[in-house]
Amino acid sequence: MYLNLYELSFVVSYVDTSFFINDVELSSIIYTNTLSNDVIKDINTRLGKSEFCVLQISTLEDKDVEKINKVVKKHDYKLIAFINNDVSLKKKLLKAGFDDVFTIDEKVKINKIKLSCDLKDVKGNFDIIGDIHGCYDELIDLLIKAGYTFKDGELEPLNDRKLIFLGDLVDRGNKIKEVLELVMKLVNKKVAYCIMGNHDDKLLRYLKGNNVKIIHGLESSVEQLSNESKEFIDSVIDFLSELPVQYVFDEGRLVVAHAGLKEDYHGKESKRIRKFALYGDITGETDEEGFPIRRDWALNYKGKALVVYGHTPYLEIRSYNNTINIDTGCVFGNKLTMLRYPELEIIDVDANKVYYEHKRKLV
Ligand SMILES: [Mn+2]
Repeated sequence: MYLNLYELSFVVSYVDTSFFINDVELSSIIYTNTLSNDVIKDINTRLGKSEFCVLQISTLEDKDVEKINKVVKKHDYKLIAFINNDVSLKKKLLKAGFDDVFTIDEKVKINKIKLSCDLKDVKGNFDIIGDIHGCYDELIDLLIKAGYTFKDGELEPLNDRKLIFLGDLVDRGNKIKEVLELVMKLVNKKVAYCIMGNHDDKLLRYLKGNNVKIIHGLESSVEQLSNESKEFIDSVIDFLSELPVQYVFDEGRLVVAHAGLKEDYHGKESKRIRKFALYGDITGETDEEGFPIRRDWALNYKGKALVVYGHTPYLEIRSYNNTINIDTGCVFGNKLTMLRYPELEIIDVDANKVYYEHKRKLV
């Protein structure tokens, strides 16, 4: 039996290690009968060093499961259990916050796999483009200005460069379908990468039939996609469903996420990381005008990786510490911006018009 586990997994094994001992280094297994504070400390230290770790224990009380869940989630690890065939235990653990519970009753071969956001071995060079919001004409102008050409209506990729789209492809603008079509084609051809923005996520939920409020520009997507074939809509659903919320490139030197990402969250996956990457560092509160209050995570960023992001529009790109926000509010009538990596060269084109009024004047 083969088992794929992410490198950043913490396994609680109720079954004997002999079932998988060949694939796990002895030093990464903690053998214990009771979950003392020292054991919790040991786990905390190992996960802090991004180690794969197995806890071999015969039983766990509910309060112990809670303690483990807490320390594992603190490091944004996947929490995995290996158990004997026991349906009620499986249910209980999943309910208690385990990401996956595997029944192990024979020898297994464990394959450690990378998270889909880990593209450290892809070095670039990259042309990174921020929030397009359906501004297809400006996107084409920008690509042409950057030296891209078209042949029989198809974009010719540049030999030594790949495109990265920072999310928020949809909503508010006038050619949402065209933007989706182009980006989907480029990603499928493996000449571009795309990450998820909050607007893409919301459109996906709408297309899948979830009850979402059709406001903040989703009206435009709903209207413009209303006459499209089921085939096209299904391809959009498939495409959006697969989008990660961050990518780590170039040996960890470049991180892209729609709303940015603090260093602790680079190269990891969890609910809170997804929320941060899509919406930023929101407090959950709103200001007097009803806008969500966002902390400016970039001001406190001290990480080694360059983080390129968008989501919050400004008149000019905004660079603090080792971060660059390239959302220059094209759909609000300002401009669409490309950042070249590693050159850090900026190319931009003016918006043809105001497609959507921003509630505040851009600064
Ligand atoms: Mn956004």
